[in-house]
Amino acid sequence: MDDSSKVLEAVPYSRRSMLKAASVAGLTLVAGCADDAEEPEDEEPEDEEPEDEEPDDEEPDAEEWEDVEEFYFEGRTEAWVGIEPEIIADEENPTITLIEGQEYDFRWVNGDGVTHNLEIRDGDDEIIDDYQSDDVSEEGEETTLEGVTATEEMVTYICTYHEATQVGDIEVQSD
Ligand SMILES: [Cu+2]
Repeated sequence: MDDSSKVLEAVPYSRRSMLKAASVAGLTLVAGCADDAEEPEDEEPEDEEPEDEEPDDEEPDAEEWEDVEEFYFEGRTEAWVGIEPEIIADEENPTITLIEGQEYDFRWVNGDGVTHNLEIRDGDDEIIDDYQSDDVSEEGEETTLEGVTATEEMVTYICTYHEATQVGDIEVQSD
């Protein structure tokens, strides 16, 4: 008995703040119910963290890009979705790094049965060196734009039919 009264006297403040904290938590829970929409927003920064780390890790990334010979995308009206290599897997319109002078294949599969193509453009939005794939309209059908030699002028890979949504940046690295 003595002990418990001592505790109450000794820590009235922290006891009160605990109660306060509990009621605040209660309020938060109530608010949480009304504000369900905010919860996904809270999660987003966590999802972005790995992406934020990428710029810091430029050296290891550069090595990964050096081994790439083929890019493989799924072509959908809303975006190019990366399939291979692993660095771009599941990413929408991933920025890709090419090594100047290196040769690449751009393979892509039609993901939604809408007509797409893939072409490589420069900063003036002009197709470079005829780097333009066949049109593919059937879902599940694929085509490959072969033998693309990376040059510094390359800025985007893009679908000519969905320029606003199916477009990704190209960064060219020169030694
Ligand atoms: Cu398209």
